[in-house]
Order: sequence, then structure tokens, then C-alpha cells
Amino acid sequence: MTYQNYSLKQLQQIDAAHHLHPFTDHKELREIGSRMITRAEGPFIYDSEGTELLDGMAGLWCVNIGYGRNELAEAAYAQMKEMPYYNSFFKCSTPTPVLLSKKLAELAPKNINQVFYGSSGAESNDTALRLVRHYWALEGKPQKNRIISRQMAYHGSTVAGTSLGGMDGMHQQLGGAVPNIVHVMMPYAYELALPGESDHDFGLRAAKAVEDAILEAGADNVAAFIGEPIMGAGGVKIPPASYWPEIQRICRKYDVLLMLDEVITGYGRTGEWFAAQTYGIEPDTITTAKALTSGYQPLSALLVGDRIASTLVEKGGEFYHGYTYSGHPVACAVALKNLEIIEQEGLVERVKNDTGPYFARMLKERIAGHGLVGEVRSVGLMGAIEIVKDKATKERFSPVGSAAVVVRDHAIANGMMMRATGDSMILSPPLIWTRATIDMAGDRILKALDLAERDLRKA
Ligand code: PXG
Repeated sequence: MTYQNYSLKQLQQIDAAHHLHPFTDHKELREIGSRMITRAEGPFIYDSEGTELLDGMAGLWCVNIGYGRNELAEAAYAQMKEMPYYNSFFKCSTPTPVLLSKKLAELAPKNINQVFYGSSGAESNDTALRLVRHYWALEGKPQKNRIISRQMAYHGSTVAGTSLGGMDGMHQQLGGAVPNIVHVMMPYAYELALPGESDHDFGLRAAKAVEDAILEAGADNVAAFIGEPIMGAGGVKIPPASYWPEIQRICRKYDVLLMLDEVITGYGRTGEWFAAQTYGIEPDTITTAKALTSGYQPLSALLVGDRIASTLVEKGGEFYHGYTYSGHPVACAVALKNLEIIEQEGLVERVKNDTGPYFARMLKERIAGHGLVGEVRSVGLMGAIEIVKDKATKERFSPVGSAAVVVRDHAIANGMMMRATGDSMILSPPLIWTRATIDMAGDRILKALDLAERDLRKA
């Protein structure tokens, strides 16, 4: 029996009875009932009642080539028929992860040539954490194991991912984080720059917080710094141009490894294959997932730089780590086809030269002037609209986060799927968006802002 035999109400009741959702207040959801998304095509998603929504989030930052790509279904089908699964343990391999690894080595920054697979971003961050600590142990420095991360960072929701991340609420429910991980300030000028401080100077100061943390621990005790090039779940927080080069300089100075979490920024979102290239930095590891398959299959790839890889290979012996689905043949076949489509359609270049700049102009020229908007910001096709009560003083509506939810609900009611995090409205659309899609998004967002302003100012 397919789901079409159930009414929305019945599906909601079964959902409420049996399904625990991620990051959800279950009681609240059960009272409201979940929205049932049943179909998707191109840039649109459709719910069970036939409502069309322009998907401003590419699913959850992942469906970069848009929905309804038969080629990916065909790649999965062909691979499942030929050989649905075999593992990469015990001196075995299958062809698709082999070929995908070669492709990823070609796309990644020059110093990166090896890949370790998982099924999710969080799993790959677990791998990255294990790997950098193991690296220093193999180099005879087991005490060099502290990791520096940032407040508001998101690195996934496993125990290691939560520990690496800087979300207070998640830490409070953890009951004990992985030891020896510290968090420093995030590079978010709109909120944290001092009066009169330039973006440039703020970026250097935010980077200095990393240097201070290294000096406080002693460089001999610090394994690595980890960061999202642009913080995603924390609110699309874009660092000043001075930040990443300074972080790279500091990491080199103190011989601290640089780990980038590109789960969101990877595979074209910023107008380059990786944000490492956008910011001109050479990380030792890059965590990737999501758009590697455009979300059509769960797959993550930790891209491992030559420095770590050569020690692991030459001095490592057996690395006691891996997952049943490391290098899953079907997921890797889908990834290969996805990357081929991104290349053939020139989506990365299109974001860099056309849709990215057009998207930035739409935000600046149409949205930034709105009475509720404190700031707009974007890189490539990743952006945020900051909701404030008072543009001049940056005062927020109270409680913090409540206003963006009002905007979001109006956006959804007007055909625009967006996410609210804190007081940031977030956009991370499929890379197939055209200028016309960006115009459509602009219309719907403006309408939502107008309706929200009416509600919020009246309250
Ligand atoms: N790193 C980053 C930077 C992420 O954004 C992960 C790791 C974890 O990936 P997995 O595949 O384990 O979920 C993510 C995931 C949100 C939201 O609310 C963001 C993510 C996941 C769920 C919700 O913006 N990012």
C-alpha cells in the first residue's frame, strides 16, 4: 500500500504515534501535525495538499542540482542491479568509491589527494577528529590533541559533532562532551564588531581569538583549528575577508592543523568547488557531505591533505576506524553522476559569474531597505537577511528569534520555503536557480516581510 491511500490526517496521526523527528519539540509538532512533502521537481517542492513552494534551502543545504534528476535515479538503479553493496574493509574495494576518490582529488585544493567516506557530515567530522589526533600521536606528540572551534559552530549531532560544535543548547543535553575541545568567538561583525571597528580589523581580532587560545594552551598542546568557512546553521555568518588568511597564517606559525567543515559550502555553493578556494586557503582536512550527492543519497567524504595522509600511510599501521557504509557503491555512483552534472551544466561558474552576483544584488537592492531588515549578506548562493526592530540601533524584537519565525511563516504561506535561525532568515537555494527564480524569490520574500512587519509592529 502506498502513501496515497492515506489521508494527510492519517499520516500525521501515524507520524505522531511513531516518528521522533530531529531537532523537534515533539509535543508541539504533535499538536500541529507535520507538513507532508510528497513531491519535488526542479526548484519546487510540493506538499500532500498540492501546495507549491519555491525551495529556498535546497532541502537542507544539499539539493544543489535541484529535484527530479532522472540521471541520478538511473545511476542508483544501475549500480543496485549490478552490485548493491560490498564493503571496503578487509582489503576489498568496489569501483565507484575508487573513481569518486580520483574525481574528488582532482576538484579539491592541490594539497588534498585522499578521501575517507562516511554517510553523514557528522560521521566525517568524527573521522576528522580521530584522524588529526591520531596524526599527532603518530608524530610522537600525543599531548598535542586540543581542538579549537567556535561558538555557534555546527559540526553535526553525534557526540563528537556536538562537542566540536558551539551550540549551547546541544551541549546542555550532551551530559559530557568529548574532552579538550575549546570554543572561541565567531567572526560575525554585525553583532560583535566594536563601535567604529572596521570589518578588516574585526576579522583580524576574531582570528586573534584563535591565536590567544593556542597561546593559552601552549602550541604543543593544540592539534587543530576547525571551522565552517561560512557558518551555516549558526546563521550564514560570513567572515570579513581578513579572517581566513589570518587563520591560515596563525595555524602555520604554531604548527596547528587547519580543518575546514565544508558540509554546506562544498560543491559549488560559494561559486568555487570549495570555499577553501574562495578564500584562498589550504586546509589539512575538508569535511564534505550534503551536495556531494545533491542529497539524493546519504554520503560524506572527508578530504584528507597530503601531510596527514602520508603520515597515516607511512607510519600509521592499521587505523581502527570506519563504517559499514564507508564508500557505499550506490551512494558513490550517485555522487559521480551528480558531480558530472554540476560540471556539464557549468553550475559552479554560473554561481560565480552570474547568479551569485545577481542574488547579492537582489538582496541589496530589493530587501536591504525594508524596515525589518538590519543587514543582508551573501556569498555565491548562500545568504541571510537579518531581522531587527530598529535598523539604526540594531535592536532585536523580543524574545530573540521570535520575529524571524513570523517572517518565515509568512514566507511559507506565500510559496517560499526558508529557514529562520535566531533572527536570521536564511537562503541556500539549489544552484540551478536562474535570474528569474531569484526575482521570484525576491517578490515572495518582500511580501512576507511586509506581512510580518504589519504583525510585528501591531503587537
Ligand atoms: N557540518 C556542517 C557545517 C553542517 O552544516 C553537519 C556538519 C552535519 O552533517 P549531517 O549530515 O551529519 O547532518 C552539518 C549539517 C540547519 C541544519 O538547521 C544544518 C545541518 C543539519 C541539519 C540542520 O541549518 N547541517
